[in-house]
Amino acid sequence: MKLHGVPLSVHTRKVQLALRAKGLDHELNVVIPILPETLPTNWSQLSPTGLIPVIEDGDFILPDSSAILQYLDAKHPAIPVIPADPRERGRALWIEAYLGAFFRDVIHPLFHQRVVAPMQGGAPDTGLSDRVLSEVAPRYFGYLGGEARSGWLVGEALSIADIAVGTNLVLFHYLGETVSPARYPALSAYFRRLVTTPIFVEQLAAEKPFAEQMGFSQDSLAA
Ligand SMILES: N[C@@H](CCC(=O)N[C@@H](CS)C(=O)NCC(=O)O)C(=O)O
Repeated sequence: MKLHGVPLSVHTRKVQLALRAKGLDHELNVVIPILPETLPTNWSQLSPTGLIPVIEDGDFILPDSSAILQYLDAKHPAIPVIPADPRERGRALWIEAYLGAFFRDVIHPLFHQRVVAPMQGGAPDTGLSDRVLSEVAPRYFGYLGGEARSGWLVGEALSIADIAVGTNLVLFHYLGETVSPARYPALSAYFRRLVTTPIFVEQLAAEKPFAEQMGFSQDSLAA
């Protein structure tokens, strides 16, 4: 299976974590949408939105991390990432959707201000970043802190909910932020445990060269 994207992208990492959880190999084709030289010549056919990730599984092309995880679970059901139990399934998909909103409201604006704007020669709007961190992120962390428990977020196994939270919080840490253990003890402890699980350890090792290239440190993710 070929995966177009870059592991520093929240949604590409989400697919890579699901593939790792399922024990499936993939070939990564590095595509960074803001760098036109990295786009395959048929990019508009592969990704109608222009966003990453996209998979090619033989002659089958599929964009969008949510659609891809649904596809992977249907095709490789032995280790599911979407629970079968109706309530667990509902909750796992709800948390995935909630993290989609977190990405839109917190990660995307921070990434844009701190990484994309400077790359494009613009000045970062620190006021915007400060507002996101002081007013918006706390709402999400408060809710997620209430959901975090000693094991997995939903049911008795890793699911799309853990993958969605983990991939977003990894980027949050790359951006120099942390989930305060004093303010959000349950969420902070949950995330600390999550990043020491084998699939996260494997993923972080694989993406380390990409992180270093961007000047992102993994130090705050170490146990
Ligand atoms: N709903 C999409 C969202 C994908 C998305 O937002 N991808 C980001 C990277 S994480 C992207 O391609 N950004 C480039 C851009 O906005 O041009 C999914 O789940 O795959």
